[in-house]
Amino acid sequence: MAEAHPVGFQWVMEARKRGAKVFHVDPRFTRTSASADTYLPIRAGSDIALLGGVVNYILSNELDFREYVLAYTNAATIVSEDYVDAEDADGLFSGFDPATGSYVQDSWQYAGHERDSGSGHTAMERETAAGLRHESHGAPIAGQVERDETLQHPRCVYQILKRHFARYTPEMVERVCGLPREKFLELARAWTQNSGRERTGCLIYSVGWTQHSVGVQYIRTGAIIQLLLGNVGRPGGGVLALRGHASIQGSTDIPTLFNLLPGYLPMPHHAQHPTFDDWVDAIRHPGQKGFWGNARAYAASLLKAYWGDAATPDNDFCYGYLPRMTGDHGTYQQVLDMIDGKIKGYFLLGQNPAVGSAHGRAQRLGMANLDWLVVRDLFMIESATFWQRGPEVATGEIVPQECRTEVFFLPAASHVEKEGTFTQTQRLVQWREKAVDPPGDARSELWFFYHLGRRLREKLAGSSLPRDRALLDLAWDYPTHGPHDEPDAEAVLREINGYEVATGRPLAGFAEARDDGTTAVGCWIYAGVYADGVNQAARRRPGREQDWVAAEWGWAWPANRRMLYNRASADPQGRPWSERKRYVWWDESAGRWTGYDVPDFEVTKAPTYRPPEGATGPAALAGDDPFVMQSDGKGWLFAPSGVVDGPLPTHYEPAESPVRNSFYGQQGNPTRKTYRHPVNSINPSPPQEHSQVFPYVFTVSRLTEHHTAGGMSRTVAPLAELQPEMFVEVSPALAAVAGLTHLGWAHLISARAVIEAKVLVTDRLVPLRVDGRVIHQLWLPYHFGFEGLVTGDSANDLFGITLDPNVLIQESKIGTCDVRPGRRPTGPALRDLVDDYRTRAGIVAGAVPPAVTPGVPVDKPGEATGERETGADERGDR
Ligand SMILES: Nc1nc2c(c(=O)[nH]1)N[C@H]1C(S)=C(S)[C@@H](COP(=O)(O)OP(=O)(O)OC[C@H]3O[C@@H](n4cnc5c(=O)[nH]c(N)nc54)[C@H](O)[C@@H]3O)O[C@H]1N2
Ligand SMILES: Nc1nc2c(c(=O)[nH]1)N[C@H]1C(S)=C(S)[C@@H](COP(=O)(O)OP(=O)(O)OC[C@H]3O[C@@H](n4cnc5c(=O)[nH]c(N)nc54)[C@H](O)[C@@H]3O)O[C@H]1N2
Ligand SMILES: [Mo]
Repeated sequence: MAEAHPVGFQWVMEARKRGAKVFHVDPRFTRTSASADTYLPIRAGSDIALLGGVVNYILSNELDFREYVLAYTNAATIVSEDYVDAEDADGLFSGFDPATGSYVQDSWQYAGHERDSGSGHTAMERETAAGLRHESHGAPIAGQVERDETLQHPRCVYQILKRHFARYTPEMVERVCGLPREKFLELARAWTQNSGRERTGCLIYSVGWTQHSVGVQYIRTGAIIQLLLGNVGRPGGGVLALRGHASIQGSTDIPTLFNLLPGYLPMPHHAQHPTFDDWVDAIRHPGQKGFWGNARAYAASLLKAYWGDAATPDNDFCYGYLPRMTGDHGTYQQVLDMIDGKIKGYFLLGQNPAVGSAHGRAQRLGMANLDWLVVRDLFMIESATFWQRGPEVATGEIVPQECRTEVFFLPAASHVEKEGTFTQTQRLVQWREKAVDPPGDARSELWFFYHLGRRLREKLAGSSLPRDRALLDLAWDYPTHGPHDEPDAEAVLREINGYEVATGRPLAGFAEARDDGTTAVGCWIYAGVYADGVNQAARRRPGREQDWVAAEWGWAWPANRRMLYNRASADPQGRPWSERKRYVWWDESAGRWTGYDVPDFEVTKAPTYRPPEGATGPAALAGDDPFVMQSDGKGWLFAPSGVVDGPLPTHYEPAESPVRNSFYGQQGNPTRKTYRHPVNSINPSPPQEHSQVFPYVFTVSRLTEHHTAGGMSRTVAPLAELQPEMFVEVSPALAAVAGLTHLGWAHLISARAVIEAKVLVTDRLVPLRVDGRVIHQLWLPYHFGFEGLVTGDSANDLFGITLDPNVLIQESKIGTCDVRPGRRPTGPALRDLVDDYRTRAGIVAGAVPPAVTPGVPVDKPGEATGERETGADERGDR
């Protein structure tokens, strides 16, 4: 956090000054570790074992915040008797379908709800990363659930959780994570002691947790701990996802993702959602509890914002114009489709995949096989010049004179050269003024898209083809100003906020959205950001002039609420858990919820409210159900649906690992997304043979001095000077084993590529003792490429493509490799070296390692560990 979020980290330092204890868990000692009370070195990819250890510590010592857990989580809920835990089936949960390598979730449901599992089969959910649909709300559960308030029932969530994590002992944590058990116990003690009525603890993570084939389950484990300790919905608690680029939160809210529309409305699927009603009902689940009951209004208002006058109730608001998903349209599938010639043209805006995405060679080969490529960027980045100067030109794989791709480079205005908003980690939307005019032909994204749309519409004017109607019927009228006809960014914000169609009056909040075409709303969760016709995101009332929640600085979605689920900051009767932790509470005399923040609850619903028989939507939530977007009003320790790789997190090894899973025969996440393509080879891991060909673990992350793929930092002289060269960090022990010298060269080899780097021998990395063996980890920055003031080989060239099955994020934090002293070969000899390793590792182009690996961990003597090719290996996910 100190390295990549230094501005936010000042508050961690502030808290530490006031007595907070800071623990830092990381494979590498960083500037964060240096400012923490305790640093825990961990083997990359093993955090579920560590966190599972904490869950076990809490449950076996009964240290959970019992009143909170009982009232606010699903601990008491009874699960189907069909459910079989991974602990009882060698690492697979019940419902695994080897033919598709995915789960049927019926047996994970609550008792009596076996048919409620939503999609049922998760193979399709994985294709479209449908888990993202649940981003702002829970998965469906209809009707009432069976509970055991004593938590004794063997099938209640509490007991299932306890059994599931019982083997995650301090000894196991040490064995799997390579972390001394005393360090683990220090963390577990401090975390649990800092919880209850008087105290809360906060968990902060970023991409060290997400970019794994089990990334979503890492975060689930953290959330389980925070729920058990009563740290959700309370001040000082929470699970904080530190965001990346300045407005990454904004670009999931108003998404750049293939499977979402604004406000987390799912992109329709051609087979599942043929009609508007099918689509809406798939979001609101008629009869379900909670706030998604109003989804029809959000959906209709969005289409009304898109298609204006043309969108009417009679034509389902032009639902027919919305594009449909047919499967996986994620970035990695697209790159493979480019290589296969299935994609002809590509717009690349604010992204540099030639350096920033896993498997750089695949990225570049894909882009070299297009008819045309439009790159809009601040600088001439690698993704625009790969055809001329990329590593494949050196190896002879791309010949500049013959490369078919016509590249159009358009200069973009930077964030200081245009106005608009950023939405940050805390969902806070903040307005930015333009500081300077963009130079030369550089233009804003808003300018580009507005005028592109305008020109396309002009070209199509008069067309009678049905296929052109969606473009011609768009509401495409924004006021412009200045010499270049720059569209007015505030007008866009007003549309995002939503307005009454007849009068143009901006809506005050999403409760005013209607499903009859009388309102248009660009992003329902942002409704209120332009309330009263005022740009609420531009508010900058200083902190000293308001209370510590600072509600008048910017505007947070939804409804300017600074903390979600804050009803949980009061006890079931509505009283603050303690004076110290007072935040939102029930004011009996006024008959309403009140406090520092906007209550995340119906403001006049009393704590004693109990829903009448048959109630649906918000009315079905009781006065002590704080998780109002969840269909049972509870925080989910156990997830009956919404997560495709298991209702509980469980430790699997990364897709590339030098060690066997110590918990189960099942080695890796059996549902991880793999792409069977000749360009995408994965290094072998046990129980496969030849894993010793790639004996080391490498992990990749950031430097304060550089930014992501380097386009914005390797081009800036002072930053380039501070970190001028690609380097690899190794421990003194590994340097000795591999014959590496400090400041000398090394090259690293995987089944995809060879890269070279300068050697930095440092005790920031320590060899770890894992399962009785010494495991060496190397560390690389991922910021280098071949353009800019300082250049170097790209760490991402080493990675293959394996994705988390829930959200389709790549496993780009960890892989295996070999390392050798000296520089890498150049020219065609480079590919020869890779091929030599591939041959020795027994890699067959186009094959992926088996998803299912039954057997027992290697160290359990007397039983076989052989791999078995199953139908799962043949699954049709390309
Ligand atoms: N200066 C600077 N700031 C940035 C960026 C930048 O490039 N430069 N990028 C921005 C962006 S886009 C993002 S997404 C954020 C990312 O912010 P961070 O996630 O903080 O950035 P990283 O350095 O990639 O990773 C953080 C740490 O995760 C560790 N790690 C790797 N694998 C594991 C693991 O399995 N377990 C554990 N516990 N730790 C692991 C790494 O060693 C690293 O120290 O930063 C943003 N801020
Ligand atoms: N191995 C490994 N790989 C990773 C990661 C990792 O931790 N490890 N992290 C991943 C993460 S979290 C991220 S976010 C990605 C980042 O990967 P990319 O997004 O591919 O890399 P960036 O360098 O951030 O690319 C952003 C580009 O946008 C340009 N730009 C800036 N502002 C504007 C603008 O207003 N308009 C336009 N058109 N362009 C603009 C910049 O000049 C820059 O070239 O990398 C991912 N890749
Ligand atoms: Mo990021």
